Amino acid sequence: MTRNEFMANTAIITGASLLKGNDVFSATLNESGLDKLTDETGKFVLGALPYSESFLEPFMPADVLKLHYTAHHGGAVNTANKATGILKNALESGNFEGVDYWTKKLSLHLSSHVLHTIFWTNITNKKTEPSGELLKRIEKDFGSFDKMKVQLAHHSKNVDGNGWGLLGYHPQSNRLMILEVENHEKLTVWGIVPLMVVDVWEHAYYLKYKNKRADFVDELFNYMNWDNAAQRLEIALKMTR
Ligand code: MN3
Repeated sequence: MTRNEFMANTAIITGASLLKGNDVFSATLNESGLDKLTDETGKFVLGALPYSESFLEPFMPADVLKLHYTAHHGGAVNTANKATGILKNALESGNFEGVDYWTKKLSLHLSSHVLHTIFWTNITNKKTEPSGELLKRIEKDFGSFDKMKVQLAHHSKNVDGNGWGLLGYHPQSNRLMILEVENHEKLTVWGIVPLMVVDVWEHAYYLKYKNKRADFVDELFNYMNWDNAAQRLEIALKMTR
């Protein structure tokens, strides 16, 4: 199958065929239904936020959101590009000195770009709850939505150091699972498709919540966009089943 044929076949899973209620999210996806991380040239880019900087107030003050988005997410995008350039130069020159360091940097910062891009779409300023296929699978794999929330909260609060709580769909085992990610890239399961991610790096909460990570996580549960998680599952199922 050529790339164009692939795109034609997969275009059906984007845009109008997606669940209703999150049109802004649709705009942040490329033709294949994946999050847009790059421009046309393949360079990593910081995509536009799906809302204004004050949208999540009072939970996330505009200045906190702005700093998180521009300095932390934006910084990761810049370093991912820098690492990519250095690794490309090493390949061309045949001089591999320093590439181990930059491969680690690429893993860390590109994973940060991936997770932050998902994170911004995973939060909203109104109460949502899972329904349809997402709810069905949460009940199958965790017993109930409440039980899943308890587990996701536990792992988000208990990450050693900086990291993420993560609810994902693992296509190879056809089940949902929760991960306790360290930094941005450690303790993953290869192939997992993140549906709901919880940023528990200190930069995410310290300016408002100080050392009270648990309070931040508990409050974040009131802002989780389960419509977005449902769309992410829908896309993953169409791509992999
Ligand atoms: Mn962050």
